[in-house]
Amino acid sequence: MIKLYGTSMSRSGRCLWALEELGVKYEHVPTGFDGATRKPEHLKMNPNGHVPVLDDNGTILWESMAINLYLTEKYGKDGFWPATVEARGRTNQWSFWAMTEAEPHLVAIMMKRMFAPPDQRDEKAAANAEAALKAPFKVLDDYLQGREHLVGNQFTIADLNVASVLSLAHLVQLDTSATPTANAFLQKSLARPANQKASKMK
Ligand SMILES: N[C@@H](CCC(=O)N[C@@H](CS)C(=O)NCC(=O)O)C(=O)O
Repeated sequence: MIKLYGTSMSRSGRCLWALEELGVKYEHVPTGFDGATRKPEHLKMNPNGHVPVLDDNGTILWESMAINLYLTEKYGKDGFWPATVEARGRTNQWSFWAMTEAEPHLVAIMMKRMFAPPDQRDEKAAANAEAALKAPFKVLDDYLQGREHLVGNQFTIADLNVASVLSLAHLVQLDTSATPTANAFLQKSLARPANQKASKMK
């Protein structure tokens, strides 16, 4: 049995979305932020004390992007996991790009403006992060001119990984009007039934 630990309101949401796209049978354990990630049984699976954690019939993995790439390589079909080494290189490129070039700034806005205790909020840091996001959004917007997808001609795990990270832009109400093509890509990806279902989970 495949088990995915982590509430959909965390980075586990992107793994739930991938599992739904893949159509595999799995059990969702909605581990939340109530201290459950610091319990010995959780730390045994992920010593970082974080979610998501995947248990694929005894193979334990953490790191959301690694989980998604693994799941798709193992269970993907019909091109959701790109067929060539070159296309998989491009898939990794965009997945790691989202995590390194965009996610830290999005998380900074979220924490510094919304979720940190009031005395630890920092509007200047949030505004700096907002400004820093202009460059990666422009990179994505430029790349998507004349393209519907990041790799090949169909929705792949590359699109999912990037859209799942950039979905935080909605949460933090980032103004993306300067990059309408990237914005349209994001809207269209997030509207997929698999994501709609995953995002309604606990
Ligand atoms: N780079 C990791 C980050 C994991 C992470 O920070 N998870 C957060 C939720 S989004 C978490 O588990 N926080 C709970 C805690 O720190 O107790 C990944 O993408 O999986």
